[in-house]
Amino acid sequence: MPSQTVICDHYDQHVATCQERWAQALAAEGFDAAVIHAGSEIISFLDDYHYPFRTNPHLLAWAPLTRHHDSVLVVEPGNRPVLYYYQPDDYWYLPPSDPASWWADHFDVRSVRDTGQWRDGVPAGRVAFIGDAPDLQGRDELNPERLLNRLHLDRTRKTPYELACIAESSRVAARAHVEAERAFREGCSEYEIHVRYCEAAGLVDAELPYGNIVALNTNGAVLHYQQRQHQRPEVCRSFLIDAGATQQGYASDITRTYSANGGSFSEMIEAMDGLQLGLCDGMRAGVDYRDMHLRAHQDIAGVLHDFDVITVDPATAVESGLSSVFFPHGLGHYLGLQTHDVAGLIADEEGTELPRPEGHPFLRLTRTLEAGNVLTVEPGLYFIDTLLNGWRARNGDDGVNWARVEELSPYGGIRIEDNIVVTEGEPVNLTRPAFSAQG
Ligand SMILES: [Mn+2]
Repeated sequence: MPSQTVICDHYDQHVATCQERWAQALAAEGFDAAVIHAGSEIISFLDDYHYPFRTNPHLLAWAPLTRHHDSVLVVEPGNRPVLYYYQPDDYWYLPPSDPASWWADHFDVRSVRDTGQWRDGVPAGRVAFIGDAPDLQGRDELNPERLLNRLHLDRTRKTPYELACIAESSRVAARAHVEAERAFREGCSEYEIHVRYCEAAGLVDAELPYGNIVALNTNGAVLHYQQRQHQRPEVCRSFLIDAGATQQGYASDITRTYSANGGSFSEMIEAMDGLQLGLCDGMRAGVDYRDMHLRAHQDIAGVLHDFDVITVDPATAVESGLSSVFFPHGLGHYLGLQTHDVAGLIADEEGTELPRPEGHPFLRLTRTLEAGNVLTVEPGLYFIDTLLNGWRARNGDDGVNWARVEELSPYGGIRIEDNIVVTEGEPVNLTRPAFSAQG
């Protein structure tokens, strides 16, 4: 697979960047070394089954150890990092296979049979321990905050390897999104669409970066809708799907909305699509993401006004909080090893908070954008009963065309989400070309 080659090609440079960043961060905080623990499996209460395992992202940032509980990396600047690669002698579960050389050649890999063998390799001096494994409990220097803040800020500037992983992850997700739309057009249930998505992506639930949101009709108005109805609805009006994929641990996070037929809702999707592309184009180095979030409110209020849903001008709707009734979440977030990636709200290693705009408590990114940032742009417009009722209780019929709301409510809502790379020049949209390539 050519894209896989691209990922491997960039990996040498990626490890060199990790070495550099960790050396700087450790020196700045007065540490001689770090021990990064992948984490251990967690068993459910009174049972012998494990919760789905997720590797400590600080380890994943070094190497694609996505399923490798109890592996441990020792980072000591000046030396080759030592990887205690956990391969138990087990016949209940299949142990991890020997590591692939494209990444493992950068480490001093020591295959270990016991989870605690890394303890013999803890370097002398002041050592930071990073992770949440029970094995790390009681360590003095566990997850030092300033060190983590530095590493998190570093992780906001993606390396070419990371960009290649996220781009590939977007391609996998786009392929599955196209299949999901097909299933919707065939009249499938939410459950059936979800299965078709997973099959096209080649991923099972536990391998997805987050639980797919597969919502028909009014369910599209539930922001983190988590059910998958088996029953096919009597009438299929609309379909909102928020679903990603992963590649070497890196996530994509994509949302699309479809209308079964033409008419106002379909036209509204088109208007939101144009608006979203405009916002994507604005994601440039030096731009404050908070300003983009506020611009999104202004733009969405414009759509609401154009479609006769609100009767006040856009500026008034933003000022009064009416736009937040229809768009109650943030414009987007950083994306990487974590779907909601780190350091979106901090200014420096102290963790100084960059405040959200007043009245916008759910925004997850308040930083000024830099080249190398990867983020989502996901404006939304929903008909959410509880928020609409709240507005009506406080403001009466002010500003809202309730007849129009009633007409559009059965369609749930609209969200369109792409993944964007900020560069020194034009932003790079990873999602749109991934869909175009599906033909
Ligand atoms: Mn998102």
